[in-house]
Amino acid sequence: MLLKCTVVAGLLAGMAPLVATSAVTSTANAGSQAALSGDVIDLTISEQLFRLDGRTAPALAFNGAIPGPVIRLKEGQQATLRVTNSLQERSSIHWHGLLLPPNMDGVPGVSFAGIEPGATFTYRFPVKQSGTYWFHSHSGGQELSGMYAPMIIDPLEPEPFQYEREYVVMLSDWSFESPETLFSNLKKQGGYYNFQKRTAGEFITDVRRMGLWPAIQNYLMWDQMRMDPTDFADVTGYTFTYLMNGLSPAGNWTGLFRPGERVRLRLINAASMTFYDVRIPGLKMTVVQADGQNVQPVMVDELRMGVAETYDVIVEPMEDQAYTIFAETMDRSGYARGTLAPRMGMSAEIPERRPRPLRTMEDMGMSMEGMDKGDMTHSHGSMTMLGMEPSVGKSNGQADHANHKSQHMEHRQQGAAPSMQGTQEMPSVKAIDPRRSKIPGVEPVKHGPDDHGPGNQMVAEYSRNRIGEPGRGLEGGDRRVLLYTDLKSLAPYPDQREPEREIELHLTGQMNRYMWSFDGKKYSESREPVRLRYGERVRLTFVNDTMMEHPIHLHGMWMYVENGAGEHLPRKHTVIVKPAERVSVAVTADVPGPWAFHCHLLFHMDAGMFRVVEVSEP
Ligand SMILES: [Cu+2]
Repeated sequence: MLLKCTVVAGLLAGMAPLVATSAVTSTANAGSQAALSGDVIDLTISEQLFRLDGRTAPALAFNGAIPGPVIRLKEGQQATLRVTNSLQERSSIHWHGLLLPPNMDGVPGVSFAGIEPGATFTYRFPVKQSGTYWFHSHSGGQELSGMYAPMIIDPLEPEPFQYEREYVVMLSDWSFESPETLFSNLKKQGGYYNFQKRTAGEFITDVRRMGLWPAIQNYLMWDQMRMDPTDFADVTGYTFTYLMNGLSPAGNWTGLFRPGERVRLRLINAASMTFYDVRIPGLKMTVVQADGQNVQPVMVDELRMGVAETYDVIVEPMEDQAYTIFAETMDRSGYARGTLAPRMGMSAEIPERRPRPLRTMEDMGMSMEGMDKGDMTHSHGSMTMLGMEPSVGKSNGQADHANHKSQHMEHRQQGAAPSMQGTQEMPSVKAIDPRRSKIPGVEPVKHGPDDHGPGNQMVAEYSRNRIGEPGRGLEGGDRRVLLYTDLKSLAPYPDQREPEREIELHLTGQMNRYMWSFDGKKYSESREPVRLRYGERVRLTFVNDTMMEHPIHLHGMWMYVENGAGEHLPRKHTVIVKPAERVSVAVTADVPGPWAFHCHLLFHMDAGMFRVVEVSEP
């Protein structure tokens, strides 16, 4: 219903009051690992009170729990899920990552009309896959109010890896402010919750490092864009409490193990607005599945989870001691935390939070000297918004550049001084193994003449594939961080066709007005679907013209990430697109019907970063 609304003022505004207080009688318990399974599963959506660290607030829950109950299905079964809506507003459930008929996908306005208050909707579909998934409301801000839960599907064939124990580790974010309040605050000022802006002291440091004039230029530039280099999350730890299995860091969710056991952790990022960097100090994590799909095992120290992604990892705690599961937010404004321990009541040290990262020129898609020549091995660090890259002046006056509404670039060209003091390693084109198959967009691609109109604030002058980069804030350390280029499907998938055609979609936005869109148009301004022909293999190329990471989610069909893995391209339901990145996925259009396609940051979707992808009838 949210998405059917065309009101410019923001779709959340039309929602009914979250809770009629008199109706709330019980308190949501934290999610348990006990699962619902069988041929018929009943779920009830209700208003609940959610209690956290001594405070209580109205919330929405599945079967009275936040997260809701684990649903455990078996590959090959027929699933029947009867969902009763006892709210006073319409609701819905979307089964995230599941392949199913379009009318069972649960997106109001695309798949069905939603579930009316008091009504029961029965979802029926054959279960054609296995792995770790989740489900959530696709209506308004309901997901952020507590409507999310894990879904596990056991495979028909034995798993290709062993473990003695398993836990769901579901990460989420909770605010005592209502979703409506959060959204309207962001509408007033995109940086409303960013309290990590740079300080006067940091300015002095910058002056020392780069000189007074460049430092001033640098600050003016960010100011003129009305952006901030510390902006990594629209909603931060200022209002969010970060949850693991429904518990705050103080609540310390704990999973038990016996030393020497292999423990499978089903990591699910069910947050509305938060990317997490997950690690377990003292333990290596062997990634065995990504978005529910088997991958060739890869051992890492840390992995970044975009909103809606899942990873299955195996850890082997050998010692009779506790280990902290540390899920630090990408903006470093907070963390979710839990513990693996041999006995209840134990805990391990909580790591220091790292300093917040800064956006760089690279994140803005500015041209880089050397990039054009393909020589990126010398020591230009990635510029931490300190240095002004002199070579960008070269593009001044070029026809396509002149059209860009990128005052920051014009501005930057005056008095710019070269100062490359970055300390981080700039990812190198040469770092990509030439023996692998082609990764589209490895060569920097200059942005075309379209600046996407008033709904867009900037364009990435150059976009290029950044799939081999760990992501801002994870560079440079000695921890092994999972890269998308590490993901290789365990077995090749059947459709190995090269895409027949390419559709380029630009991720666009206007931070200060909190507008988010594709190709500069909000969903309300662009109802025309992206049309795919039944049976075709098509390349979707995402070009991120914004300075934020966006977790892009396609319903109903897999996205095969073109990461150079040849026959072993991994497939995902949600793909992180980094700032100024050009990344491609292949899609086999094998299910006719309308499918939702959107950024999975809840407020980006609500603001308009949403489209329908329509697969024609055979
Ligand atoms: Cu987004």
